[in-house]
Amino acid sequence: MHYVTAGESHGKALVTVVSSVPAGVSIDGSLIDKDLARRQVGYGRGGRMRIESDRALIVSGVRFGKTIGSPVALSISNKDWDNWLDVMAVNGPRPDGSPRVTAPRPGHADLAGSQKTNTDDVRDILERASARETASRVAAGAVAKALLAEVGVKVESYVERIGSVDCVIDPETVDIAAAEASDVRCPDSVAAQSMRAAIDAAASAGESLGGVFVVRVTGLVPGVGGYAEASQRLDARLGGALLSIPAIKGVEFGDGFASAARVGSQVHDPIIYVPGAGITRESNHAGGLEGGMTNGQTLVARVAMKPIPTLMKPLASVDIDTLQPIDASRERSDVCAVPAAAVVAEAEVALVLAAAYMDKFGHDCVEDIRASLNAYRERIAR
Ligand code: EPS
Repeated sequence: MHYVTAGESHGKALVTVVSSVPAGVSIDGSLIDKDLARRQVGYGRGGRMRIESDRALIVSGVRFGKTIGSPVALSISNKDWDNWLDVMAVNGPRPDGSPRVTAPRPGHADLAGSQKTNTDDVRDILERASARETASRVAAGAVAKALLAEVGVKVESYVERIGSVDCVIDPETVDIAAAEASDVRCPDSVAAQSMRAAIDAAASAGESLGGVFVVRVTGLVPGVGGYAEASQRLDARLGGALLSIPAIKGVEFGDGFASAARVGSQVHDPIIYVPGAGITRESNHAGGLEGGMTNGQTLVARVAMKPIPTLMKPLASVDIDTLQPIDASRERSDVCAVPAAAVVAEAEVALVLAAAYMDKFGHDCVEDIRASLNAYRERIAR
């Protein structure tokens, strides 16, 4: 399963094409829209989210509620486009006096993007580099989640840090319903309150905040991914997908960086046999991945997001026209989008896992994938 997206933040629409979708996957459009809505909310989100109410129009690939084995195309309208018809006009020439953005923001794609593409208007870059594009990914991810649901795999997320406020949560026992009910996606209500206060303080100071969230996946069978070829290794595929999300600066699986400071016996998960449950583990330091494959335990990815680069109290920049010092441009922005990024990360993880399941169990239709999965389950059960 692959996806490609198109669309600018203030263009007419965001478009996604998901290809290699097997036939027979039940698609409930309201579940796609639910994920789009989950991405939009969150304490610290900016004014744009009050304009948009993202909905995916299913353009192709679904008939009578099920995929038919053709690419699934989805379109999300940008309501804000109505306010940008002149600035984002498709047809030329550029009108005299049309405003240009010339003050690149440190931390965004603005400067290197405009150097790379030889534009004198940073808007050409920021329109596409904007995290608005991640709505498309969430829509694509909802299709992947629908396939995973057919094989009993669930992808969820929660936030464990915003700025300097963090909490310790066990990914195996986390109360996901509490995370879903929280406007910072944090199931610890005391920490959540401090996170909100930190976001308020950052907003007052013209600052922005990053944080850390966890994506956990349950219901996985062992052996998905591969050890034999670099391109099959699931850690690499998941890591790449997560790092493709704007503002993501780090990913670890299981104990991740902390395991580098421990001895081996404290890091690896002893293998045990439990009658009824079969071969399993006493612990899950590995975060569900060993040798580039799932090992049947809960997959735990911990992801670090940097603070959003658009600052209401801007950093120093240089005007790309005059080369004179200037304040970085102030686009309307979020103070904190960590809860939203967690929803985007669910989508990226789901897309990688759906593709890896299809690599192992078949590409054509859900019935064959399920039959192959059941045969595999039976073979490895002892
Ligand atoms: C976003 C839409 C954008 C930004 C934000 C995320 O809309 P606008 O630019 O019209 O306000 O609010 O993007 C960024 C913070 C960024 O740095 O790219 C969205 O839909 O998530």
